[in-house]
Amino acid sequence: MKIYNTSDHIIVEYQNQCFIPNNQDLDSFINHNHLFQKILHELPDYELIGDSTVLNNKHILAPIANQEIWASGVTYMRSKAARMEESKESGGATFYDKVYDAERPELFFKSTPSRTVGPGQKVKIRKDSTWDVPEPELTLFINSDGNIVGYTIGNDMSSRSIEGENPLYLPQAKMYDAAAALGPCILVTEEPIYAETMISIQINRQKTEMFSGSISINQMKRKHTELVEFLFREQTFPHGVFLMTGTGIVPGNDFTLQSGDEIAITIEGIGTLVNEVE
Ligand code: DO4
Ligand code: MG
Repeated sequence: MKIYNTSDHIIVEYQNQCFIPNNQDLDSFINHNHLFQKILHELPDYELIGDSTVLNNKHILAPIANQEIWASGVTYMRSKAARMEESKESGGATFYDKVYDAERPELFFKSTPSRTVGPGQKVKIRKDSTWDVPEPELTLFINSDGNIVGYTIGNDMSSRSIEGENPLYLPQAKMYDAAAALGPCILVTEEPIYAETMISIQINRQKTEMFSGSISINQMKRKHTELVEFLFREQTFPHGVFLMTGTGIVPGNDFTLQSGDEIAITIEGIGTLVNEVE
């Protein structure tokens, strides 16, 4: 079951049929325990608007209302290696090594709804950065009770030059306007997402592939529930929260994004999130 936030309505797609729920307030619509069962139970009361092709004519927005977006980092071996490499001259490499094995995960504030873009919108690279990459990340939607009730695709746009200069610059490397992309929908499942789910990314420049990569989420060092437990320590999220779970795909050191590049991130079962770089 998928929830789309469109410019007209919230749309639920289930078994190739699209429905408009009575509740059109995304915050309260998604903030439930047992979200899958709840929607299934309500489905007969929703308005059926056609099969999945109706989505082709809709303007799909990021599936977010008033939630914060947080992110976790260094959750895959590839991320650890890439960060150690980029920060070795600054002496910061050892921090990534340590956090990979530490009990406490790296968690950081990533984005507000207003700094987040949806499918087809432009992500940005910073003007004061010289080395930039997208980070394709499975993103959890966690309700206010701390239960994972859905999944979406996140792009944690990152400046490697700023982050590599000094790990204390991480907030500037990660947080700026249009540094987060989310979408195209929230996948709501009865059971936790399939452990072998693949994440893949393709970056095209003037229709030529510049980079592609893929990884399975079972390569992640930490459990989703472990990240959530730390995130909810000493903080509350009245509307729930999105949590990017870290990247396992980092292009080689010779790659940096350029204006006009197209980034397509696919996660099995969810869909593809496409954004161009402004
Ligand atoms: O520690 C820096 C950021 C890590 C990150 O964003 C990731 O691993 O995805
Ligand atoms: Mg990341």
